[in-house]
Amino acid sequence: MLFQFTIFKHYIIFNKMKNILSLAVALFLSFTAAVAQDKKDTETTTIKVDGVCASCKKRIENAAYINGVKHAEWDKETGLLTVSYKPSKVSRADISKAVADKGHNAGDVKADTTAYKKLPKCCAYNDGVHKH
Ligand SMILES: [Cu+2]
Repeated sequence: MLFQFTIFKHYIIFNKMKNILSLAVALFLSFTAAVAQDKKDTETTTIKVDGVCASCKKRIENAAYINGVKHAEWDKETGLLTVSYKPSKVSRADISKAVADKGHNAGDVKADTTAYKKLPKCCAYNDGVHKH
């Protein structure tokens, strides 16, 4: 009787562990699928953006981080803004527009003149200020 009970108990524990294991496997698989899906949905491109200094870099990158943008990095030396984004949520043109709205020429989009005039003197890339 005791022997039978022990067997039964082990059977229950074994079944529970089997359930936990399959749950863990299922979770892992769906997580992996989600990550793969996420990668496939992301595109990376570069946009030429005018700017001259570290403040410009901050401003440009902040402006580029609109909804759907996963990563934005501007290189002062090359003037290239590298962005990773979800094409289902946002377009390259949207990102250029957002950056131009803050006063920086971005790709084909000219900087908003009002925003440009508000930039600090050290950032006036159109008025003879060189990279510094
Ligand atoms: Cu600047």
